[in-house]
Amino acid sequence: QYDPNCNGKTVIVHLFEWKWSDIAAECERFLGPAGYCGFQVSPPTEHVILPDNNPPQPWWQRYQPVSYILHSRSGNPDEFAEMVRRCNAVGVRTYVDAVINHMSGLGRLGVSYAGSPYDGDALDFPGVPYSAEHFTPKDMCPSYDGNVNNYGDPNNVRNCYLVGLTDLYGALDYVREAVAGYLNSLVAIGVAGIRIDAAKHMWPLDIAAITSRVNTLPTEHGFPPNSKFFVYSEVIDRNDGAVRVDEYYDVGLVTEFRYCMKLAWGINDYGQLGGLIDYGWGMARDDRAFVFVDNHDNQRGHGGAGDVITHKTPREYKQAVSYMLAHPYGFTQVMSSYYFDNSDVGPPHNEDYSAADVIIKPDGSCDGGWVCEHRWNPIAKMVRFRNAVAGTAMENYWNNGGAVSFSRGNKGFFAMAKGGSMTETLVTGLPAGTYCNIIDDCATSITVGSDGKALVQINNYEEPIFAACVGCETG
Ligand code: LM2
Ligand code: CA
Repeated sequence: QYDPNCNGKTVIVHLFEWKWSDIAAECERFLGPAGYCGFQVSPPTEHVILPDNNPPQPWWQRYQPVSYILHSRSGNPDEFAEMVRRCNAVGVRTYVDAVINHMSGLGRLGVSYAGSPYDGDALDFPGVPYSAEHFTPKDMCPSYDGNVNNYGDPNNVRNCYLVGLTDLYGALDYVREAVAGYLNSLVAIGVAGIRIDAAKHMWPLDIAAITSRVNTLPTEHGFPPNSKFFVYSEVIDRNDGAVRVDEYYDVGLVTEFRYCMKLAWGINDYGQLGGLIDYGWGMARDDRAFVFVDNHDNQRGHGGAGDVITHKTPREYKQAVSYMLAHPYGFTQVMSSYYFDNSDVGPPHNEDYSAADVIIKPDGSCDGGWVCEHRWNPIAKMVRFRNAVAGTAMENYWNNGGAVSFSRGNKGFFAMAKGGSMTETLVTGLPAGTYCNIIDDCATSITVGSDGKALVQINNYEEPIFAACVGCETG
């Protein structure tokens, strides 16, 4: 479960709230050619529908599942399967955001897209089916009101209701089988892995019991024999509670939220970039860390927020993502957002609240309310860089507080200047020769001498980044 199953490629993109038909097109026209490993989708199952919320149908309704039928505002089961098939055909893998800690919130009552009724108060979800006995017994939750409210106590964090969400009793074989059944239905159509939503609120042994029931990936979808489902557990550990990321190493990678914070500090003050990975802080070891600059929660003040750089400051965001993609630590995810002012509002939508089309302009940028950070020039280029230097170590690290550079083995060289310009003679780690900057489409270049040094110049305020890699000039 540690291998994303994408042939050694290194970056996935979270296409937050995109619809399935748009993703299928994006795989073919952009993600495949750009070298993306794959993409994470918003929770694809039936969920509560909240037309009377203010604003109506917030993005977070998708985190209240009511069955495991793949029907949502992103599309129906056929459209989902067709997306996975078309993307696999161009070597781009699908990762599902799996909401398996809980079902809907208490008080939620209605009927979802495929016709499954739900009644949160009665703990009744006939679409699975789950009923009262499949939810964590009240006497196992030590909190006074049944909700998670003490992060110092693992029993509280894992056995109580997270913001009133009906908590599945993962110790039961029935629940494990039902969840594994869902995951196996994904595997059967070619999905390559999952994010485990709210993994912090599940017992690691329950997760292991579920993932051990998941089949190997089907060879007819292009996976080598005996390939295992990729797993990354969402655990928000900021040295602030009893639950720690390392408890989840046995089931897969773990989200490293401290990285978001540290990288934000480092972009604000380059002097701090050198301490980005701090094992003294308890950060996840390199081969277990799943890292990102921001995610759908912390970019809008939900889980793990504070000290996070987002698309709202594009210049800083480009530096942050570029640095992440240049740096060897962890497995990387790029965010792809929609514009929002209200932190609850859902994606651009049609009259019926189905997700609206992602519009691609002639210059390759997006329109219709979609940000498409994954298409931003330096970000897409750095995906190519990261793939080209995969497996090499960071060497020749240099940082003068206002600019930074390092090499990746003898395959890549990266430099970035906070103020927009720099002129320095630096050790590049590269064999003698001329290498061009893939960020500016080879408008500038460096000439590396036999001593490995080169005069490095950056003069670009918006995209103050230099990245050269052996054999990656063309995409
Ligand atoms: C996650 N990771 O652990 C997701 O990344 C995060 O987006 C989810 O919260 C959360 N766990 C549960 O899956 C979001 C959102 C919450 C929202 C929940 C459920 O951040 O605000 O809670 O989804 O939709 C909402 C209301 C909350 C209410 C709850 C239950 O905001 O006020 O609590 O529904 O009805 C009474
Ligand atoms: Ca739980």
